[in-house]
Amino acid sequence: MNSLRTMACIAFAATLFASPLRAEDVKAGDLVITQAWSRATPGGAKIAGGYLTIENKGASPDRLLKGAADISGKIEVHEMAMNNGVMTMRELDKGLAIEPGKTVKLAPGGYHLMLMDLKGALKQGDKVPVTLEFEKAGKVKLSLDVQGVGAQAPAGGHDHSGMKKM
Ligand SMILES: [Cu+2]
Repeated sequence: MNSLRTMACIAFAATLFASPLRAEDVKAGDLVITQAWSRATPGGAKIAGGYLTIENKGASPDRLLKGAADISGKIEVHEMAMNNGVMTMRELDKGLAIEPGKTVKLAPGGYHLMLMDLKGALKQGDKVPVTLEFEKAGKVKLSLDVQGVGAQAPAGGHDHSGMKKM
């Protein structure tokens, strides 16, 4: 029994170090932001997605409203969802709520940041500085780690979907 438990511990510990490209954690008030990343853009692309995980350790809700970056005109908060079998996305004009005690993940196929009017291509390995704006936590600076074109996760993920996602 003991050795089984030891094995489980080792396996768990290994997952903690499995992402060499892991972004730094960013703390802003009650919020902790981790795993901020994006994807390389094909030539001429005018938009790019941004993904991150936001944890609210406080007692009151906050909202991710929008963002800004030197490389893009503006950053919107989008939601992607299936509507009658069609993948659509829309801007969350009131922002994305982050309830107290909850963790919200922005990821391909769901909520995401949309970098609009890109002025240049995102290249794998780049770190793109962005400023996010929260209702309560205010402006938060962080950088998106740019992964490969087809990446579905911050690092080591694999694409298991033929769907084109932003
Ligand atoms: Cu979008």
